[in-house]
Amino acid sequence: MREYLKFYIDGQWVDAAQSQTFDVVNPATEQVAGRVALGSAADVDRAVAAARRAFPAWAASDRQERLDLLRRILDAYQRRIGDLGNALTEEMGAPRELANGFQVNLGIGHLTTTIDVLEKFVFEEQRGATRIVKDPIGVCGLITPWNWPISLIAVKVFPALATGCTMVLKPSEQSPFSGQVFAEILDEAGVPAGVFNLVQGDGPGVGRALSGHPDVDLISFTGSTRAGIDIAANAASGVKRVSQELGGKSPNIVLDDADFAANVGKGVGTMMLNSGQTCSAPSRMLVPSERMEEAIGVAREAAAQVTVGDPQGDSAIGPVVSGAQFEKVQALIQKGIDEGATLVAGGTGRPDGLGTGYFVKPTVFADVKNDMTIAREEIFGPVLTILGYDSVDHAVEIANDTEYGLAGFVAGADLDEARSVALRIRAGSVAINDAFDFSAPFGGYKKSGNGREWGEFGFDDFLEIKGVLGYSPE
Ligand code: TXE
Repeated sequence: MREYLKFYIDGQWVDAAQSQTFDVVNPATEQVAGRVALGSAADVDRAVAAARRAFPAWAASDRQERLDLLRRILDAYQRRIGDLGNALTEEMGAPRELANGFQVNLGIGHLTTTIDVLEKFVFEEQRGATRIVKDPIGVCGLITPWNWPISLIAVKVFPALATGCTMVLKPSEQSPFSGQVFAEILDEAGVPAGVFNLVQGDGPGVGRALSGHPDVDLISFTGSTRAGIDIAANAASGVKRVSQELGGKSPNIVLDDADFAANVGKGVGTMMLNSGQTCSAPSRMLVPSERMEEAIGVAREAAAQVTVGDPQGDSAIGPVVSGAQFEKVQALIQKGIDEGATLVAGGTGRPDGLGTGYFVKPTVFADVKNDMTIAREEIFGPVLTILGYDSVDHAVEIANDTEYGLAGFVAGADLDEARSVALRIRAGSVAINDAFDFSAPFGGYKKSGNGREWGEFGFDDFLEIKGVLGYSPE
């Protein structure tokens, strides 16, 4: 049983302002796995004040000082990989291999990419007589979700540090353990007092106190569209910058000349990863209509190979994060059945032999129409929809017929065609043939948000751009 009763503020582990706590339930066992202090507006005030005091010195730190800190964090992070993995398994039910492997490695990928970018990043340049200067924006409120807890903390905290910002992090109340270990790592690495602060708690208490705080300059948020809208509204009166990475319903276009079996199979696997709780998951697979039967055969087999169960064992996927998420996913699966999609694999109810834990059957629907609820709403569970298209233009039209625009995927042998399709998808990142790149921009068109993260693009949200005219008159 974990107990985290202190927050990290101004370089110290301090008591919360009030004595209330909240329980964290392990979704694989439905048992309470730990107790965490519940933050309030008073803790946010204290953390923001510390970040404000630390800002002038950190903003004035030079590139070398920031690189040294990031490298010390990398060392400390690597020493604590086992602890981070255990925290992720207990709070999310993430299988050990996913937690200790993919999840923690994404954090390392963001950190090493941030170091590479910082080594070369141009903070000042001369354009004629004018000097263009990129200044840190100030005190940042970082609000993160539970689905990829460490990666989503890393993708905000590291660029904020690299650009000279100070910050207050609020991890999701459903995944606070990994956030606490992360703060320990920064402490061990010797982050200067006040530069990084951690307050745990919920959205209405701590999240809103941050988004409405008059002395916070930027909110960087990843989570639901619902919370994103509330944060932007609450931040508006202070004219804060708000960057948001929200939901997605990403298309995965399998072109006719693709290695069909391989790509349909891979598309199922990628959708199921992390129990489908990935904002950029390829949740709408588009295949040529005349090949729907073939796709169904491959997808059925691929889904059957996705083992579900005890995260301590060797299952491919664990449970979804909570009872509420389980109910939401069950209702959407039922909706798919009611709306007449063909259920190819999975369905409602827990997988056989799993009476306890929020486990969902890897589910595939075929013959899905794009106006069905399961093609429109972000399900955030291991549920794939397969839709048919009649022509490449039709595939692009379906792909773009969504209120989201976070990611897209295209598979095909003719690279010219795959490129032209990728360029027509209205989304912040589109991967051709499963390409992956830590330095490519990541973020949303439309209701998937605004701003970009990852690599050098992730620096921009944390910077103000200033022109100093007449800096070098001829
Ligand atoms: O997220 P919330 P929830 C989607 C996914 C999921 C749904 C609901 O579809 O099923 O959202 O998830 C904080 N002011 N995504 O409800 O509430 C909250 O404390 C300030 C997609 O769990 O958005 C947490 O730290 N903060 C997504 C964080 O916001 C607020 C990842 C995310 O929680 C707040 C997660 C408020 N009013 C869910 N309300 C993605 N893009 O990856 C909540 N929070």
